[in-house]
Amino acid sequence: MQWRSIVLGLLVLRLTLSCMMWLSPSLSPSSGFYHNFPLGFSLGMPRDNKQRQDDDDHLSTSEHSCRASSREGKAAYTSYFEDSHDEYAKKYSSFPENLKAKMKDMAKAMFYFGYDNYMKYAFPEDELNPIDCEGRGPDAKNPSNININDVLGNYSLTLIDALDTLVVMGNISEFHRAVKLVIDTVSFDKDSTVQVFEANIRVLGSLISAHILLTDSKHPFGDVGLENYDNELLHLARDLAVRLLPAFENTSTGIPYPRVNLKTGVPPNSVNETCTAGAGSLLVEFGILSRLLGDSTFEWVARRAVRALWKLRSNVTGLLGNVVNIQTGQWVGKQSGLGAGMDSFYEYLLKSYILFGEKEDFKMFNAAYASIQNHLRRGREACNEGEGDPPLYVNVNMFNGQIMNTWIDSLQAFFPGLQVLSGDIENAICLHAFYYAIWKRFGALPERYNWQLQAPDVLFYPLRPELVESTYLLYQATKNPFYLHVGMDILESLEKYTKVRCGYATLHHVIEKSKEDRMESFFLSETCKYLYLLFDEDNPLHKSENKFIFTTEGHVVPIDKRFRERLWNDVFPKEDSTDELGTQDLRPANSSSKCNRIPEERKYFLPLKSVYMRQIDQMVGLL
Ligand code: DMJ
Repeated sequence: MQWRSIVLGLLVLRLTLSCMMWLSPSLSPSSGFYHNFPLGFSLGMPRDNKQRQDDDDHLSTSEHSCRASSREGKAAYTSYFEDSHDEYAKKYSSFPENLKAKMKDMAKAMFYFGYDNYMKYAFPEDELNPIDCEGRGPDAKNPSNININDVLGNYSLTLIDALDTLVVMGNISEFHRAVKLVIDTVSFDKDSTVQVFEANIRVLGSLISAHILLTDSKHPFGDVGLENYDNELLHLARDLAVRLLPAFENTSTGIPYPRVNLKTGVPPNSVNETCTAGAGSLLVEFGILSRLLGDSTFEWVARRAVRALWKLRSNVTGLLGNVVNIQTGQWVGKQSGLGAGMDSFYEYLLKSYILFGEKEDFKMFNAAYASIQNHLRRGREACNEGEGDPPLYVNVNMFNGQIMNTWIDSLQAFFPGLQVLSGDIENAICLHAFYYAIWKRFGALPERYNWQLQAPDVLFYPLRPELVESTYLLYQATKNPFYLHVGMDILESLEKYTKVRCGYATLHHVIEKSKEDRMESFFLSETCKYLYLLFDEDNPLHKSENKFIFTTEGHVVPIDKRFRERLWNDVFPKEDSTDELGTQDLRPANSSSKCNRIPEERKYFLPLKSVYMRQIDQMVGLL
């Protein structure tokens, strides 16, 4: 009896202490400058790196990417249900079919409100100003306005970017009308200086996606073929890509210039600096184009740029910086993170591998992912349980892993989606929850959120898709109704805070909800598409016989055998050696496919313990 009381007493004491650690920020350990972080975020050297590295050395590549999701096994996942009487669990454990249908209609209506008004008030200009109901083209009066001019090229950007969303939504007649309009009216022979990256992902990517959908003999979306179609979109894509090629000339590293003038090439006053994502996220589109045309040029320049960047990574941390000098190869921006300037670089290493099957891409991805986990990820080892702070990926100095600032940006919210693709579902669930908590607090994602101050650092929200993209991919991976609730929440706040007279407007200030008269093209190509797909369970994209991948702009491309055929083995003879790439220290490549399959028992698990969700809510200042 006495023995039982002692055990019970110890248990109660243990539980009380744990609760106090979780619920009372003031009791958490603090350290130096960062002592205000609400949960005493651990900011010393990253988690037990040495031990981790030793462990990693004994793992094959596929084991490594599966580790977080497989190590707990079935037993541990049952513990996700332990809060089943809790308010969080009750709220998120189901989602009625009729509500799903309603949300699907709402996402569709959202797309058409933006699209129809763009066609009515803005086409053939690039974007819709949704408040004044007018079109917007490049800012000719102010060429240095790169916020506008990097993206708008006077080529009906929004129409092009929206093409495959029409297919995904099953509107083939409007897709055909839009394709004909593009063929008849769009020309790239324009005196526009645009960013190579933006033109690539928004325009080139959409053109090749639409071309593939039009010509896909498997008819995954039904008969999408257009009478008399003569590969015009492919020709347009090639024309644009050729106009982007000057960016890859006269660069001593092979890393491209950031901008080109579509008529005249690299402007004479061009800067010699570019960001890692801008220069290193061209391979998916350029690679597909090369393989469609049987012309290695495009893939060659894009791959050369990736390799050049890769070789410049730190030999201590394995990390890359965010801005590099294309002539000297010196890092101008030494910040390494997952958001702006770097995001799609990682994404395209994995997606290029999935599409083209080139092992070097997978090796680079795995090495980059290991460095990210070792140096950017802070907080406890297991994301959903144990002591210490919930994990977060911070911005660090690429050379020593020291933390550089206390903000994370909204672009980083794409990363859980990439983690899903790599098989690291558990980390994806936890990082996504952090961003969702920020969304719940503001009804949007501020461009930068300061986790130390629990306040936004940069306040605008330009209708970005990253959180809904991750939400959609996590729903596909887990089938947990929690993610449908998240999607509904996002849809409702977009309706409430961003809908204006002729479309959806950028939030200028996520707290005051003031607006800017701009609707970026990715709202239609990504935000609406992912929202719609989240609620459209029966979409052809979700049929097991159809295998697709999304480009970083949300464009749909099939994973197709013909993209895996290497037509030009002779093009990269020397550099194909792993030694040249400096990847000899990495684990051998292996198939990632088994990591992407979600075992039955992991479906429908509650994504997060309620206590974890409370921790996160508290970290972003919700509680
Ligand atoms: C999109 O153009 C793409 O997703 C890109 O990779 C970065 N982010 C914007 C939308 O936020």
